[in-house]
Amino acid sequence: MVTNPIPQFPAGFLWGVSTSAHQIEGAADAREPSVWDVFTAEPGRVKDGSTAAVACDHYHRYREDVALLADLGVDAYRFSVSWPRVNSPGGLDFYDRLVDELCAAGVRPVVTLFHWDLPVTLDWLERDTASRFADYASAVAGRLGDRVAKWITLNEPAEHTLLGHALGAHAPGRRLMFDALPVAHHQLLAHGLAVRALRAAGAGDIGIANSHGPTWPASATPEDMAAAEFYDVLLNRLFSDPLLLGRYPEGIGELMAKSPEDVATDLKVIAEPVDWYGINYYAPTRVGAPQGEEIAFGGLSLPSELPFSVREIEGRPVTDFGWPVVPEALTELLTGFRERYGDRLPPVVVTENGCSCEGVEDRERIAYLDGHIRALHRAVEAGVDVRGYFVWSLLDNFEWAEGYARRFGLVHVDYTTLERTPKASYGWLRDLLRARR
Ligand code: IFM
Repeated sequence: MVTNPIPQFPAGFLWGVSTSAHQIEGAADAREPSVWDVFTAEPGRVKDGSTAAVACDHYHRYREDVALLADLGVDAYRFSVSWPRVNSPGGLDFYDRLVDELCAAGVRPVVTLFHWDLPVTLDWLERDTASRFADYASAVAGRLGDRVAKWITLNEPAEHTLLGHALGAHAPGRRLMFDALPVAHHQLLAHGLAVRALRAAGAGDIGIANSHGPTWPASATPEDMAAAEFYDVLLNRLFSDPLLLGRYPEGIGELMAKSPEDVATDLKVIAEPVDWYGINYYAPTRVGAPQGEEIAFGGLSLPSELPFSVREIEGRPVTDFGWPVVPEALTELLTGFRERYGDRLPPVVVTENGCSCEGVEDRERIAYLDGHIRALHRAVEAGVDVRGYFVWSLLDNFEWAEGYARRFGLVHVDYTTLERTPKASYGWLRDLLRARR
């Protein structure tokens, strides 16, 4: 029961939940390997030594999962298509069945084309991967385009670049530090080419899902301010400036590709207008000057040579991942985006928001979601054009380098029996959605 009702959102506001292919599907034998299969097979890469070979076995249990979505009462379901599966014989058949099942259940399919599971034969350091991505986008749109409500080209290219190629904490496990920047550029180019390819295939309503969060300087000293500014550029502007303004933040453009001419031409493709802008928000980050030692941050160990250090946000509850719970930072983020980009900012959709916590009586998750939905509403009241909100995640799933230790689901998954058990937060969200109707 919703005791303190959530305020009304504008008509047509889309409520949904999100997942990604590698984190839930399993059935690794029915697809080519991805960089994540190689990474997880290397000892020490994933904390609990697990892999996503079975994960939630959604590939075989998708009907049960769609029934959970229907019962939950969401308008839309955001899932990703696995590029390595599409490369395998019959791979698109699975998504065809899934999309049909969703439509029959009255749930609108929202498709992410890339959520980190790159086919192992490809490499984002290669410029040509961007063109391969556009070909793949066309193939998926050709098959599913008649039923998909919204398209997302890439999920969190910042994390894929920084964690996967700069710091080595995610697949493909490279530690290139700033030499990883071409990976960002090639993904952005892939996005722009895919937007064009999707439109050419007759698909519309296209966006991207970028992760963002306010950066709070540790103090007002010039050193802390400069470090926070640097971090903010990496996380909050490196991807959104080229997409929305058609330029890289100052001083970064030269580092992005082998030739400056490429960058100038590519930026025109990258800034191809999108129909909406997706934001994944979890927490703000407090940042100060480097402290010359490795820093533990959200399950990561950040190298000491970084030009910033991440500090604790005190006086806040933390999730069991150690992320601070700061709902009002979502309002700050969205109003800040509106100020920065003005009319260049298309309608926004919060494509991910959620927290990890244990147990099926997950009161912490309910408090987290309640606080963030109210904070989102305050952004709407302040004039930000927000069109939807997606909870991460429908199911507990394979949380990348953390393995199965972090549970983000509204539905508990027993990884031995694969039994699904809706948590208290699932019931809470179902009540909220019913009350809205
Ligand atoms: O599980 C991830 C997801 O794949 C991308 N966004 C953040 C989530 C929680 O870490």
